[in-house]
Amino acid sequence: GIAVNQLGYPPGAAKVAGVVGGEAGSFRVVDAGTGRVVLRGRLGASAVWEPAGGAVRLADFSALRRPGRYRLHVDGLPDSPAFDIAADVYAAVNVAAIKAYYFNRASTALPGVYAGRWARPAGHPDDHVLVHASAVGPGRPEGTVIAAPKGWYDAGDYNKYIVNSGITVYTLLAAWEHFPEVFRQQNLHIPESGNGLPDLLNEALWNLDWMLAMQDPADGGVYAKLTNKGFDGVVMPADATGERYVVGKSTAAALDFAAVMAQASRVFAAFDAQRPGLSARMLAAARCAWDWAQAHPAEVYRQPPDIRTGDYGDVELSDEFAWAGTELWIATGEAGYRPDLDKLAISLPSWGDVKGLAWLTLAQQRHKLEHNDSVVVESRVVVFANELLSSWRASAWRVGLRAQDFDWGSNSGALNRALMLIQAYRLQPRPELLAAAQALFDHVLGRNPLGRSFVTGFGAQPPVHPHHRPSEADGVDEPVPGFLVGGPNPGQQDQAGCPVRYASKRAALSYLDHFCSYASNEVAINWNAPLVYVSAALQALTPR
Ligand code: G3I
Ligand code: 9MR
Ligand code: CA
Repeated sequence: GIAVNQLGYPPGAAKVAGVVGGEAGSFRVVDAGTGRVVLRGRLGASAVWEPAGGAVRLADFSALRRPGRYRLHVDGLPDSPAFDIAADVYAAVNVAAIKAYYFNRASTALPGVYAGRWARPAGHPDDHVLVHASAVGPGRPEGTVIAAPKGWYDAGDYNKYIVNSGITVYTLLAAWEHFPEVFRQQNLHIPESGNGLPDLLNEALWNLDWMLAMQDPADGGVYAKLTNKGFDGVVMPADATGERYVVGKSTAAALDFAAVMAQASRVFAAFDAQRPGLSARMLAAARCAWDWAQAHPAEVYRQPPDIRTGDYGDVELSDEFAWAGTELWIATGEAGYRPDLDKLAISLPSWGDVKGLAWLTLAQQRHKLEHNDSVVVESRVVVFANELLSSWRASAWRVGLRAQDFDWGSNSGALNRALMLIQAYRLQPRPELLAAAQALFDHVLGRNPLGRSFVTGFGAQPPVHPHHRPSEADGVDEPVPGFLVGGPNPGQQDQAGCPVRYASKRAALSYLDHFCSYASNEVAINWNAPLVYVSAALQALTPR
């Protein structure tokens, strides 16, 4: 078949399709309405892509820039799905990817006026939360009841985890800081719309308000999660009424919290009229969490025997120290927080490895750095992006993913790679950096060997059975829109519990559009965040 980005491409973007099978050596792009040929080209040489094991030829139609709706045709094969070329081609998916967070809000009803078909009653008030034995402190002995409402459900489950909230909120706020023009006037049709704050920030505040309640005021420590003892059944939020606990203060939770609160204090300083005192309160909370982590530098989260929900266990904490230190240094200017940049490596951001986020902040805040530091930042980011570029160039699909890059949440890995390429492009606008980022975005929207989009509600063949409890339990056929599913994962950790089998063990083909597949078809807040970031970035940066 012919695989394209099923949404389409901005006019100035690199535009590539993957062609699997067929004999013809050429392709044509036709107007989807009239059938008129608008561009002809030769297909590239056939090459095998290791993650999928099969051969592919590429059609490069970047030369076509005229806005319109098109299909790609190769003699002997079915046409590609129709796609658009348009300047605002990613505006709708960007809105929906943010609105997905609204749909995952805890502690509130989603009325029809905002949620449409996916309206639902409130669940998880979280105003009566027990302090678990693993989380007791000087002011809060076991049995203490606290309130920590709001926040987003992490994923297809109904629990709330600080570590995963860290990278998620950071990435959303970074999208705002880097591309404010995309978000300033955006209307998400959420209850806060029109209150004077951009809706992206309104949505982020829903989780930040919860995060603030996860700090123990007596010592500054931060609970790792607010959770049931075990995962809920497949029921709507209002019907999931199990006892809720805050569990385990951890160093990673304290540092991720400190990093995001320091960043948020910077962002919300500009909105003190709308939320008086919030920025200062966030910075104070960040400082206290940092101090707690200094006094408890190795409190690795260990799952208590009676708790069986996600652990987000992370044993390597040097990256969390570097990230939180960076954010506090940038927020306060105090040298005591500053990490040693010469010793700080760079890597792909993920919930367990956040040092890349420190480099993002440093790159964005270069005006605050001394010249030598600024040089280090640019070279670190560019060297990392150059590695991503070589895997893009070497790939038969011209998508910078190798077989070993497919793991749990591989789609978010793809988009975080795009996000890192975009950081380099912002420093050195070389067209191939943007082309490689575009390719990774294409991958999650259909230019892949499965020929499917991985975003609910978007593209010709989107996921329809995500591992998302509300989508499964609500009686509405279509899943909640705007969610990126985890994607191909050869670990196939859910296979034993699935009534259907994965079609293949190949890395890029290990995907099941079935509710049972929590290892390839769940949704998660940290996976949607780079979807928000990259869809905004491509819209803002691609030449018209
Ligand atoms: O770090 C190792 C790496 O060294 C090794 O090479 C690789 C080989 O498979 O595995 C890596 O560990 C993986 C780890 O994620 C880090 O990425 C594990 O195999 C993998 O099982 C683990 O998956 C995590 C999964 O929970 C199970 O713990 C996902 O990252 C994480 O996104 C997911 O998060 C869940 C929450 O617990 C609960 N809520 C839903 C959410 C999404 O599924
Ligand atoms: O539904 C759970 C999902 O949200 C988690 O990400 C996943 C991994 O921890 O676990 C899912 O719960 C499964 C559990 O781990 C094993 N038994 C089947 C559950 C899903 O139906
Ligand atoms: Ca870490």
